[in-house]
Amino acid sequence: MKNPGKIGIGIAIGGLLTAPLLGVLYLASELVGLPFAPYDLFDWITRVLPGPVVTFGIDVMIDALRLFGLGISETAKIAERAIAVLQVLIVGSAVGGVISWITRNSSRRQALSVSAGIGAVVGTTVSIVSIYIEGSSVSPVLVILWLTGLFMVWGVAIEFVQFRFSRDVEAIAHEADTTSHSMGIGRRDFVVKVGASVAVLTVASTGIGSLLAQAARRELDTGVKTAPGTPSSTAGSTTDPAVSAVEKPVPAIERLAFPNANAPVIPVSGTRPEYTAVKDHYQVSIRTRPTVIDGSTWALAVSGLVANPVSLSLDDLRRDFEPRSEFVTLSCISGRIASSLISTTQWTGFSVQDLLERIQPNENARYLDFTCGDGFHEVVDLNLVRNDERIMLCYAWNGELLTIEHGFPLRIWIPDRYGMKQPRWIESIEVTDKYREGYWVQRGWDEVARVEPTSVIDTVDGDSIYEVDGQSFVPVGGIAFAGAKEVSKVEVRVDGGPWQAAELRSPLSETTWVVWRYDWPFESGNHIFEVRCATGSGVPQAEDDRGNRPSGATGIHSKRAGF
Ligand SMILES: Nc1nc2c(c(=O)[nH]1)N[C@H]1C(S)=C(S)[C@@H](COP(=O)(O)O)O[C@H]1N2
Ligand SMILES: [Mo]
Repeated sequence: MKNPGKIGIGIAIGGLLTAPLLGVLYLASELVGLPFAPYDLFDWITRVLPGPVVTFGIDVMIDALRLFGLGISETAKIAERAIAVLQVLIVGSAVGGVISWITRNSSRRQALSVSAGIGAVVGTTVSIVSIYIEGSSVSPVLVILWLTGLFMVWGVAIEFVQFRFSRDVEAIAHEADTTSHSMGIGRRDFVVKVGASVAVLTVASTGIGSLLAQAARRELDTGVKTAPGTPSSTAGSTTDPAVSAVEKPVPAIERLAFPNANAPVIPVSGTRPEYTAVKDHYQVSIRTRPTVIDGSTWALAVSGLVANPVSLSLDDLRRDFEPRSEFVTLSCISGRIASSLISTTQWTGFSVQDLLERIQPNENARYLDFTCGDGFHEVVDLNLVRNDERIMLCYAWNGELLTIEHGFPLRIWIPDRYGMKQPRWIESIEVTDKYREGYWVQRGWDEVARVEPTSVIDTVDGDSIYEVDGQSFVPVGGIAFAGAKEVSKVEVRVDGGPWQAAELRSPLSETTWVVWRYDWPFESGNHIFEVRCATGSGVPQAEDDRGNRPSGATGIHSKRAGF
């Protein structure tokens, strides 16, 4: 019974040689923009799997991360990528096993062509998935040639290493032909050599790849800032009288002052920042990597049931429509109570009502159907737009054009809805009379996705206990968010006692979270703090835990603290 052992060796070698394969794929993706297949495969699998399976997978992942006490928004992306790579290692091992099993009784020549064939089939399949997912900037023919060739080499390498590893040392003398040059190497030497080559190739390719990635990132960052449409290019256009005569200059993006800078209620130290730095803003995407859109060729296409179909560049949008800005808290429907998938920044764009005026929808038009660069899609009801001028198409956050991660060049803001209803990386809008379920609606989430009022304790600040008239107080602080319904009241209770009113800091806007504080009369011992809120019209938040799916998490957040 030699074969089971051989297959085991095949599996091990398959896995081992997949490491440098990953490295080379990564290097090529950073060097010349060829697809990085593991992410594409992962994204493809999450797209084709039935919705409930995907949502279940995400739930399991988020629970696992929470179990280890890891912050979700950053780590979820890292975990996704780790799973993507791991899954390719597993497939690579399996292919190694298959190769060793199929070639167990073959001649050398047969074995080599079979393994090359298997590599080619795997490579071609992978390239088709990559092209489908990425719509890569590199030509599809090149992608197929590259991946097919690379995987062929990989298949042959697996077979070769297996053969060299498992042949009997005595048999070498009789088989001397194609590999006679390496006859003298013993098995141990060979293992060391293969191991060293694999390690060097993997580390070198991954290392160079990540250096390139860092450099590219820096370039992209500066690229976005000098993209057409920024104030610098505005200055350029005014020097050309022919252009400036017809075209209005592109207005600079305004930056709102914080309206509550002098608010009397000061956040308790340990409360999250009231305004989120863009780099800290949570991120949730259907794809492993951000979708890169070329701002210089991009144009928003609006067509369908309209009198005036348009195709407008970013400059056009900024010039033609009156800019407006608002402080906005965005949150993800998949977050559990006290989730980190919520952030606040300044959004700038223009009212969708202004766009409607320009395109003139027909009488029977009912929805705006958004298509995005990453395959995400959502519909927005025209009546909703007509009733809420705040709904805007946004090109800037925090006074600068959107970053690639957060949806450059265009995303929508719909007050009072969770993020899942708000497309980023918008490419086109079809005005239609047909309803189409959005990407996450198709996957079991709420069709309306109105924000559930929730409140969170960020800190029970035992380090800042202070005394007034002989009574000690412990500052307790956090946030409450009710979408666009405003927060009128936050209450805290300790150890199940009576609910006590917290103080509310005036918010950045009616559509951001509210920072609250409660100064608790100190008692030593261990205590449970709980918080709840009510909306502007006095509707209390739901206190029962309904879970996050399908309509967003509800329930009372609590925190233990001992003194
Ligand atoms: N094109 C596109 N738009 C999208 C998504 C996406 O994956 N693709 N995710 C949605 C979800 S679920 C959320 S919570 C927000 C997150 O936006 P952010 O990552 O910029 O915070 O974007 C929404 N818009
Ligand atoms: Mo989300």
